[in-house]
This record gives sequence, structure tokens and C-alpha cells, in this order.
Amino acid sequence: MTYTINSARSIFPNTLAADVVPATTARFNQLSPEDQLAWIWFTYLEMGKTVTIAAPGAASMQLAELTLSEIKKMSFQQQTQVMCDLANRADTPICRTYAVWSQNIKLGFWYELGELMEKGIVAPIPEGYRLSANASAVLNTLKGLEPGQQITILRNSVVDMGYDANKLGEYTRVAEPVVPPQEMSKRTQVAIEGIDNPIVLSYMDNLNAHDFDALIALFLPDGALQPPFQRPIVGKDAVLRFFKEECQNLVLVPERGVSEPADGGYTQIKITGKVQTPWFGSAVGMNISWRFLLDPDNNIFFVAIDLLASPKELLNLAR
Ligand code: 45D
Repeated sequence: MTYTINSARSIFPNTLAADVVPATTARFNQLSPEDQLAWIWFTYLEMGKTVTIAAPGAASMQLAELTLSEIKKMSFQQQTQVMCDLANRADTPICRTYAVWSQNIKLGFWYELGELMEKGIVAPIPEGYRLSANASAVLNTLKGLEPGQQITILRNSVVDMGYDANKLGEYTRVAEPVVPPQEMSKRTQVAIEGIDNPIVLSYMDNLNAHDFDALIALFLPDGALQPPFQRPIVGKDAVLRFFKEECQNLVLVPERGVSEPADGGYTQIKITGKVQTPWFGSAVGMNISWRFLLDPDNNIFFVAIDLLASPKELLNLAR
């Protein structure tokens, strides 16, 4: 039997992903725009008690600067309207601009708005705003989750805002410039208990060094990568673009793994460990698994990255 991307997706089927994340996101999406904004505000305050968001790099700020200065000049009422439009995914010039930004720019834009709200320059959530019963219930669910799951839900709520990019037709994405790969002498090497496969080790090391050209060379031309809660990104060009746009400055800390022969001379490898995002640094270690399927020549045909249901899953290497 040879694998297809679809059949590859079900290697190591015992892996328990944090399904509470898409479930909570779906409940969030049912809320009214006002409630969504207030909910994010309360979440942000809630999370601020334990972790702080890192200020975005200069690049992402510059790219959102024009829109931010436009918003700063508006009345409170207009500012509130802009934020509601974004949550509503309305068709407005600002919602269209927002739609083509990379994830990091969107997050940086809201980071800045949050700061401006705290300083009183941008309209705050009205004092005494009461969340609806549904919104409070969603907030309570969130409070009980692990930090890695909380930040993923928060990120989802932000990246889903704005006009639907699929309705734009032809457009140019706006992403931060790619930083050069780390100098060889400064690179670190991961060690993974139970794993000596050089391809998987280089995957981790190259991603940590943001050496995306070396990283993509490990993939088959029609290889695929499946980010948490998403469909696979298929083909080298698309995967490379994803690495450049969304994967700068991640820290991968794989801990242990298992490697076994699969059908047709393929090899399947499951690794578990932690991943840190530049937004929260070492304060939030997300519990992650990587499920690799390598062809007989040791090229990556498929890799799925999952956010795990609980820390217990870090020890689950069963087939
Ligand atoms: O509406 O091996 C206000 C891949 C109120 C690649 C606000 C990976 C109003 C391959 C507070 C102002 C990437 C797949 C809003 C590995 C309002 C690979 C602001 C995995 C919106 C390992 C809100 C990487 C704000 C992973 C400022 C799993 C919200 C990365 C900010 C995960 C939220 C990264 C932020 C995550 C969330 C980052 C900054 C989950 C960041 C989350």
C-alpha cells in the first residue's frame, strides 16, 4: 500500500488533541460582536494575571501603522464601530486591509489597540459591561484550560476577524520580512529520547534556526504539513510560504519519541514535547506532538502537529 495525504493523517490514531480548543472557538463565534470584544478583553485581563504578551517586533508594527494612526484619529464611537466591524467580518476598507495581514501582524495590531485602550486613547470596553450568560459560560470554560490552550483560543479569535480573504479574489499577502537563518555557530541541537533519525532531528534544528530553505529540502515535492486544528498544507511551495510567514522565532523543545516501520518501507515517527511562541516566550510551553511519515528514502511525506489534550499525552507514544 502507498500512502495518500489523507491516509497519512491517521497515523498514530491514539493521539489525543485538545478538541476543547475548536469547541470553545465555535462557541465564541456564536457570540455577538460586542460580547466577543468584551470577552477577549476579559480573557486578556484574566491571562495578564499569569502571563504577559511580549511586545511585537518593530516590523509587524510598521505594517499596521497606517491603520492604527487612522484609528487613533477617530472618535470613540467610530473606534468601537471599527472593532465591531472586525469582529463582524464586515466589508469595510479596514476589514479588507486586516484580511491580508499575516497572523503576527493581526496579533500585533490588537496588542497595540489593547495598549491604547488601557491608555484611554482608544475606546475602552464600557465600564460595567456585563457579558451575556453564554459569553460568561465560554469565559468560564476558558479559565479552566491550560495556558497553551488558552492562548490558542485567543489567537483563533483574532485571526478569524476581518473580511473573509477568500472573497477578495487576487490579493497580495502582507507579512513580516523573513529574518536570516541563524549563524551556524549559534545553533542549538535538540536531543530526543528514543529518536536518532537525522531527518527528524534536522527538522527541529532547522526550524529553531529559521533555516527554512534547509528545512523545506527535507520534504518530498508533494509533501504536506498539518498545523494544529487545520487541514494539511500540501506541496513544497505552500509549506515553505507557511514557514516564512507564520513560523519565525518559534522554539521547539521535543522531548521523546518512537519510530517504527510502516507500510511500503515508510517509517512513522511520533515525537512529543513543548513549543514556545515568541509572544509568550518560555512562560507558556504548549504540549505538542509531531507525527511524521517518512518515505523509504527518508524524505518527509507528511507531518502533523497537534496541540495535546493534556500533559499526560506527552507520555502517550502508543500506536
Ligand atoms: O477584540 O513544527 C483586546 C507550526 C480587546 C509549524 C484584543 C508549529 C479587544 C511546524 C484585548 C485589545 C507553526 C505548525 C482584541 C510547529 C479585542 C511546527 C487583543 C506549531 C482582539 C511546532 C487581543 C506552532 C490580543 C504553534 C492582543 C503551536 C491577543 C504555535 C493576542 C502557537 C493573542 C502559537 C496572542 C500561539 C496569541 C500563539 C498573542 C498559540 C498568540 C498565540
